[in-house]
Amino acid sequence: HSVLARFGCPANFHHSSSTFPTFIMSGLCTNGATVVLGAQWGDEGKGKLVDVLAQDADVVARCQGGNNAGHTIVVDGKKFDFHMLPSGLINPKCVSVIGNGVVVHLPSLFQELETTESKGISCAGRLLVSDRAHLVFDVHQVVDGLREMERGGSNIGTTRRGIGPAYSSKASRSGLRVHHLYHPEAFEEAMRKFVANRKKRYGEFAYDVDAEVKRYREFAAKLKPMVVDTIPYLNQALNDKKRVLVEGANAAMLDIDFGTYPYVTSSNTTVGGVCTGLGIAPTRLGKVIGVVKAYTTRVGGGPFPTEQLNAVGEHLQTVGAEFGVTTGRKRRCGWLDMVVLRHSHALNGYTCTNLTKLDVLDQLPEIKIGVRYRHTKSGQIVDHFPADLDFLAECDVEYETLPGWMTDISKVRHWNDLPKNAQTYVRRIEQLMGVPIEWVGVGAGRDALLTVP
Ligand code: 2SA
Ligand code: GDP
Ligand code: MG
Repeated sequence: HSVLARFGCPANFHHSSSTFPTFIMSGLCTNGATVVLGAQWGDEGKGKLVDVLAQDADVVARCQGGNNAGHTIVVDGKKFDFHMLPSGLINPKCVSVIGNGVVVHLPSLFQELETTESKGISCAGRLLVSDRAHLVFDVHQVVDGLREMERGGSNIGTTRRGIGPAYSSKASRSGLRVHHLYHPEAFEEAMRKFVANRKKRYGEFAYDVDAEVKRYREFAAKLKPMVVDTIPYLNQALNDKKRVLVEGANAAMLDIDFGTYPYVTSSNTTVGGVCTGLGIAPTRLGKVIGVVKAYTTRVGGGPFPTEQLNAVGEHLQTVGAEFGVTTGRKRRCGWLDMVVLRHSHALNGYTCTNLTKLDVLDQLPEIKIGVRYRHTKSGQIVDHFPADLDFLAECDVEYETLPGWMTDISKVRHWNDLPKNAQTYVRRIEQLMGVPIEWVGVGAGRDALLTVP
């Protein structure tokens, strides 16, 4: 609400387009960065919105995560999936920035650049990488797998991209950053020491350090033209009133502090991570857009209160084509959860949201929204997302049921043409969450995005 208040919106929000200044109604903010964040457990469709908004952006920046992310974009029927690269790269005018908060696996970065170029997108001179970003090595990925094995049945279900181990190296102050690449002797020594230490901890594993050292000398040369101090770069861009778009990876419920710990990723996926991951101040953020899927999905282990382990869940998984973009894993599916969304809004202070994949609900006669939890033993109503997962496991979800619309909406391009029941579902979410929904997604393509009046 404080963000809304800053733009002249009342705290007890009532939807009315006249309440919003014009720059809020247009996609991008001209007075500060526009931030796109996942509001649930990821895969809400952030990539698609970033691609649409990036058509007017000067700069698109990633602030956290690594190549665990999987952001899909469909342009004229052609599919792109981004992992390390910002989804704005498809737009030829846009400069892409990988910020200091991102953990970078260089082999994957170069591979992804090659794939993107082969699809006809010229990336030369349009990608900048922070000299402060930490590196993910193959050894981090090996350790990711070993740690998962050690956890046995309660494993996290990571993407095994080395994300946790790389952020652990960063926090334990033994990590290597991009600028270290340009001190080859010290770099080699640190890498050898790191691998030896990991072997001491996890036992012997195959790892050709000599080949790795050689490979990183080549990567260093290739990366050199892209390396910059992104702090002055981004701050100057904002001073110059350039349109800066920030693309969050993963989502609020996977945040290391605020998510379902320990079933989370290892970065701050909420709005604080934007500032620490880019080196820009909170006062530089103009608009924070939450991307909300019209139902809920989660990939990997961990609690999921509104999960539907039944025909409804299977229907959402199949119709929504819910497979991990990075690992190909089936995503778990369930109803929308307002406890999660209110938690997410409290953390991120959304200016507005984009409700996505409404079309996936087309064939359901009834649609449920989880509105609160109830602790079964004590009867206590729980309307804030609890920290204690054992307590959460003792809670049931209370639902509200709305009628479905049983109509194909994937070709609809105007709000007024949506069936009444679809409009009612959208408005009810808006009301329960207390944030205006600015767009509704009815398909994967750029044009399948309706503006909500
Ligand atoms: P990690 O690899 O250490 O970050 O995994 C920790 C948890 O975070 C989850 N996670 C994700 N959840 C949804 N989408 C993600 N990206 C891919 C996608 C996932 C995929 O877009 O589909 O392909 O499987 C993503 N990345 C990390 C992860 O499942 C763990 O629960
Ligand atoms: P991200 O990680 O948040 O960028 O989302 P993903 O790309 O992992 O997953 C979202 C999937 O839904 C992608 O395959 C998108 O192409 C697709 N998608 C995005 N918006 C819509 C929508 O409104 N309707 C449908 N049917 N698909 C969508
Ligand atoms: Mg994804």
